[in-house]
Amino acid sequence: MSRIHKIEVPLNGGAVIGHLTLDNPKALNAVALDMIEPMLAAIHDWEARPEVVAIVIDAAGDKAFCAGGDIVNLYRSKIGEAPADYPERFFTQEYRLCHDLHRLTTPVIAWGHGVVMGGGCGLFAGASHRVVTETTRLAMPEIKIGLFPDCGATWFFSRLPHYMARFAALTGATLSPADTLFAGLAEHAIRHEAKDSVMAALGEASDWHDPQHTVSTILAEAEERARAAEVAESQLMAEAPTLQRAAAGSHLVDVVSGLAALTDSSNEWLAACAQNLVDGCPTTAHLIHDQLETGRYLSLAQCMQRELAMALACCRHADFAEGVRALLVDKDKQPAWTYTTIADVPAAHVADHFVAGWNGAHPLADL
Ligand code: QUE
Repeated sequence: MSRIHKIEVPLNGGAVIGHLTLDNPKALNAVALDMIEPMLAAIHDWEARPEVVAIVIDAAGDKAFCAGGDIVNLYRSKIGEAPADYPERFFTQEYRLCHDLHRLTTPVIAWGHGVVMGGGCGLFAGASHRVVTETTRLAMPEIKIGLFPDCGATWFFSRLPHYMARFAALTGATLSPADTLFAGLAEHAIRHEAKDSVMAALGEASDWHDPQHTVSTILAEAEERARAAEVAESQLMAEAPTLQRAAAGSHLVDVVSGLAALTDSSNEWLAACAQNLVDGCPTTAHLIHDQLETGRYLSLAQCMQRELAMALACCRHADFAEGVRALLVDKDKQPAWTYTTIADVPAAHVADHFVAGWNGAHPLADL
């Protein structure tokens, strides 16, 4: 059974809406290579056909839009249960999909209900119309598993205010619907129960001479009728001055000690976020620092190309497998990182994450 459903909705007048549904709910709709490839084929097909006026991406089940890449599968390839070239093929196509989503001229509505995490953020970020609902929880928590915020986070995090990017990336903070709007990581907050009416409004729209505008108008009207009340209070907004102070250093050690000190905060959310950083992978912290310092001067394609080198390096080294083992496989939540503190990580170890991990041309040279 395919875990990607591709539907074409014909409208009066010959226009078509393309609809992709992620359907792997037991794994929180984590995407494996056999889901990524049909998504890529579908968006390329739709982009080439002018009658396709909009694309909707949503997901099965009530819990998650997408928890990220199917890392558990990747872990198996490392311990020999899947083909050895799976990581390179997986990351290449996952990053290609996120890149190409960003670049579509056809409007893309992503219905980010529930968990939007890791690679799920990459898919979500690439949509032109990002909808959050009352249950949206958005995070890039790769520091917990010894990876790094990927799928374009080098690009989209490095373009946020500095303190916000440092906080979100280094702590893997879970953002509420209100926080995503405040950060500019989503456009609309709409109650999930209004989804059918949004789909119906898209199906009934007849004026598609400016598809981006038509979609924006329909979503704005839905938001007016059914705004998710949870957007009232953004903790990220309320705590912005605290976070600005905590994340202000120009050296990684200062930023990390500033943010780690928030474990003492009376705000439970901030304290939990800071604890993620304290327990997180020290090498990941170095990778994040590099991503945020350099990312804003790189194009989206360059960011994806760089991330591929980083991801394959994470597959060569021990921490990523150890993080997945501890968090997702054995679930003991006690990863034994290669280096204990940020100061212990040798510069040469960090530098090795930017070395080409493939033979010949870059697999994403054509982006
Ligand atoms: C941090 C992450 C991810 C994570 C857990 C973290 C992530 C990811 C998954 C995930 C969840 C369910 C699955 C699966 C993977 O969990 O990126 O294969 O079935 O994809 O703490 O970054």
